[in-house]
Amino acid sequence: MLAAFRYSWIILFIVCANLAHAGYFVSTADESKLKNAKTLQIKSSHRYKHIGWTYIEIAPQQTNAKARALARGAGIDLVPDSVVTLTQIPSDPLVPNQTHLDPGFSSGDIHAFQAWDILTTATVAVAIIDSGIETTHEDLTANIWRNETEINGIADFDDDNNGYIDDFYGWNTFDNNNDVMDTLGHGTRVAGILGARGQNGIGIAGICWDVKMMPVRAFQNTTTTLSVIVDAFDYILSSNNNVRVINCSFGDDTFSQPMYDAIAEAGRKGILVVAAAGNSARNIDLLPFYPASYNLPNVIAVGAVTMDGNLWSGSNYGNTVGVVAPGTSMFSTTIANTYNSGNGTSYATPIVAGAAALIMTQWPYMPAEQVKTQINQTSRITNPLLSEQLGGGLLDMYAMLTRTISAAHDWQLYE
Ligand SMILES: [Ca+2]
Ligand SMILES: [Ca+2]
Ligand SMILES: [Ca+2]
Repeated sequence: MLAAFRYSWIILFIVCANLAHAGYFVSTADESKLKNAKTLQIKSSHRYKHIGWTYIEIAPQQTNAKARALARGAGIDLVPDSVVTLTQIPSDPLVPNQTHLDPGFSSGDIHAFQAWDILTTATVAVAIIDSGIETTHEDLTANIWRNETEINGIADFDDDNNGYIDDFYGWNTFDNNNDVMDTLGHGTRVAGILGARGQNGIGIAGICWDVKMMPVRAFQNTTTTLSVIVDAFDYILSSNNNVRVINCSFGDDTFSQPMYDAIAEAGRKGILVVAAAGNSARNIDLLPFYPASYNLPNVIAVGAVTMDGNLWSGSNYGNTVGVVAPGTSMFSTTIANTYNSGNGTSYATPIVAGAAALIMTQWPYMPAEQVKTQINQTSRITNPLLSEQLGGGLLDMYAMLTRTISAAHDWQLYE
């Protein structure tokens, strides 16, 4: 039901603040009464051509309260002018480099700015299984998940009793220690696209401006082993950490029953796994790519499009791909406190993971499989995508936050 109210939000919104020039609207029916308010110092007026209103400006020495009182005495209700703010565009200085937020083609537009009028903060945490995250990066540090029990606890002791000693900001399953810092750059780039701090005057803006991202470092270089990935899932499932989304910007051709079971268990805990479709330009219905291809209701596979909304030449495709998002020239944070760009389905994936966190904030009890359906069903099949074989269209962040595709009262508490 909440969605019905949200839907009535408009893209431009009005802030009730009076302007220095003291302008007011007067209905044309009341305009003739203005002469009765003799002490009202009208500086100028302008009658609209097509609507029944006139705009007047009052001398600035007449306060808002005084002007309106004078008008009321003459039987006129002055409607004050007020500030109108354009769709939320974050002030972060490098946002213009993030072409995926404003691609210049409506066919490639994920409607992030419009969605941000509704929601910019995610109240659920997102785990990122990757090469770690540079947790000290100037534009990420505020949005890194923190284990306060360990941070305020005893050194070399497992204060929260989750089986991991001093897991302050996540865990490193590659080295089996608490060092989650990224030396490769991949995970830090993923994190910036998903959740660089928005509106902080620094760098860029993530899909979620305010979110908690848990680094789970399972890669040192571009390859790792399945056992390290399964360890990463096991860590995420180990504690009460508020994680409801796992970003998986990796994959492999090998089916793994332990990994399948880990993702199924995540599903039972209400967690959505957002997985890159892969960069082999192949149909993954025929040649699967895991975890994207696990046939589980809490896995959504993400393909990549170019800024004009065409499927990126390297992106995998097929009915398995539930949604596509921009994945080329993806400007983001990277290591050594810097910024650069990357390409691939790896960088389309955190757009969708961030979007999922916003949906889960909007509807806190929506199960993971319903979140997947919401993303898929509100995506747009744009003209450039019509000829492609996909199981979903371009992510539409505004539609996904404003359109309900099933009755809210059917949603149950997740485990
Ligand atoms: Ca611990
Ligand atoms: Ca400790
Ligand atoms: Ca920023």
